[in-house]
Amino acid sequence: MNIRPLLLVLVTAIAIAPAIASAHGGGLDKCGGHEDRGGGGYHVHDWALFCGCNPKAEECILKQTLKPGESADTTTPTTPTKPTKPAPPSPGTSPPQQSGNTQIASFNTAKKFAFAVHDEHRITLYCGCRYDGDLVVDHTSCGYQSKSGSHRATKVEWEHVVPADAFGQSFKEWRDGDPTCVNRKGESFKGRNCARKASSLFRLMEADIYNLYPAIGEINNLRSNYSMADLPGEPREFGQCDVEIHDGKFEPRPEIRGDIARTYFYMDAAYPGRGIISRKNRSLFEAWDRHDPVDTWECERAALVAEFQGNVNTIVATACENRVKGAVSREPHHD
Ligand SMILES: [Ca+2]
Ligand SMILES: [Ca+2]
Repeated sequence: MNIRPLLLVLVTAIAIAPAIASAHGGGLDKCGGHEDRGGGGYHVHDWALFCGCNPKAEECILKQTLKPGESADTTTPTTPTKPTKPAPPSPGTSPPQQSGNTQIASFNTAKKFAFAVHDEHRITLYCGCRYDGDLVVDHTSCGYQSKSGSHRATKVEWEHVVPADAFGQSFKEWRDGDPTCVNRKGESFKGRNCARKASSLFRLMEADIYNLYPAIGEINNLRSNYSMADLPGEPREFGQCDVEIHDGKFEPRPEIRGDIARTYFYMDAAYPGRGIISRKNRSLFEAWDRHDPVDTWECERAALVAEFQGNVNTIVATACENRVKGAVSREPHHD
């Protein structure tokens, strides 16, 4: 399966379509770049010219909103670098430091990549429903019944398993605002929009694909920023979908509890000091991690994300390596 080139061409086409007025071979066009006939897509050489033609391109907006001293992530989505394989941990040493997302600079780009990552596994996380290429959910595939009847019950959205609100609160731009967070009327704003505008780290965390999963919009909405928990009882409020939402807590189905726990572990390791796991939930997630170990899809998904995003999720990758070793050691020996 090689879905990346197709998606990259698509993303590039969306991003730069207005720019390609007249690309002529060899030199740069009036927008500071040229078409790449070999690799496809469009290469930018002069960002000032490019942003003159395309003031609304993600990279150009980003350059304008970066604060002095911040480095602009001008890596276009067309060139995610290949990940390097993590060194296998040697016994007795502490686990390798977990790197986070350094390449995908906006949530909009992340959503396109997340779609591609899940392209051959179009199954919503919480309810296990199939969805199509237009992100329309097939309720009959999973026995889903909408509670609200809202349009969001029919569509897939990209869910932050670790809610953006949860780590956003750790940013001063979110809590207090920033001198750059002033709207056209001269009014200051804070919250998510200010964190997005003023903090490159927040943008990278928000765009980390390891934390993004397809979910039915209705469930995404009702989950809000609730924390994960074991909830007593098994009410079914959404037909056969085994999800419980009660009193500000959220209980996912058993088959994905380990996936969720490892997503929290990854985010906590990649972005330390952001209050991602409460003390109470650390022991809950350790139990979920044990009871729902990695499976084939979780390992494939992590490998695909690494390809798009450039950093390896060492928590999942190590579990997947151990799974392979365990399977090999269980094979019968013949001398
Ligand atoms: Ca329950
Ligand atoms: Ca699982």
